[in-house]
Amino acid sequence: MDLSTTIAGVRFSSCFMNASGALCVTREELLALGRSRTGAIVTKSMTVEPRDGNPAPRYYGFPGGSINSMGLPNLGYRAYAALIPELKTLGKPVIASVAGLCEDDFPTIAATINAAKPDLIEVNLSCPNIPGKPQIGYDAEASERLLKRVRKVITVPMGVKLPPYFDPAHHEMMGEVIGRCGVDFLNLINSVGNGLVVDPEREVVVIKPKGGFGGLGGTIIKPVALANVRAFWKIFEGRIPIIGTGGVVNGVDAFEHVLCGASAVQIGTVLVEEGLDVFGRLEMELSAQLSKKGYTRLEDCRGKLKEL
Ligand code: RRO
Repeated sequence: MDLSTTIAGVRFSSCFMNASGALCVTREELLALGRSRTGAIVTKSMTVEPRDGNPAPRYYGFPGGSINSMGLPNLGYRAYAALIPELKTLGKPVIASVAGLCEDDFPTIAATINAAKPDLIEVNLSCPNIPGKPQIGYDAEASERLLKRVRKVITVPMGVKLPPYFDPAHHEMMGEVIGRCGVDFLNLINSVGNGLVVDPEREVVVIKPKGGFGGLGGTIIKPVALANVRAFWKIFEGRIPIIGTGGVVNGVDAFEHVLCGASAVQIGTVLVEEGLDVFGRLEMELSAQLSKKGYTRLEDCRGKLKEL
């Protein structure tokens, strides 16, 4: 089965890839991704200076998903800029995820990373885990200001990783911002921010930072992810390609993202839980699902979700 896909003119031999944050911080992790069946190498979101991140425990997996408050542990953008040429020799697209601790950081990082020529750049407007720093994606004006600044220094395809929105008015408002900023692709969604998981036996939170509040991922967020993929697919009538992220643990989950409009699918929680072999499993499961439905390529069903 052909699971290849194209996003903003870049070809991916598989539609499955790691979500930023999952097994992609260090050189060793990124090289291991390159040797795996992932369709692309996505880096951890980067800041100006290297960071250890928040205190542990800062990730907790449970049957329905995960909660994390990693706090942007990363090598700093200079190290990723130096690594990108090596990663590009591994024969698959490299997506650099750019973040920052303040608005001015983003263009600084974006300019140097752009010069290292990753295949695509993903601008992360949605980290929920830095104490005292709200998610930029929930501030439409700040998002527009920032995207216009980074767009000026980015010459490779530029995407935006957005937080989940829960009201059509917010989808519309961000859709207008995206439409004004020269965005080449969307990645929907980041984790559902500031959830709280409780251990009732020990009567305690499960992660240390922020009193236990953290970003939710995995199966429990799939309907939220699908809704955001579908909402932005409809707003742009399929003209801006979408990477669907959130709640993909099997091939049928990926199929649902594609029906809603996703061109590719990223894997976070289940990659952390299962390791790099997850990509081969997902390829087999999605291929089986497409065959069962009589489809031979992703394009045949992309966005084709029916309504009642
Ligand atoms: O590092 C993190 O805590 C983190 C980031 Br930058 C993000 O974008 N999403 C997330 O769930 N965790």
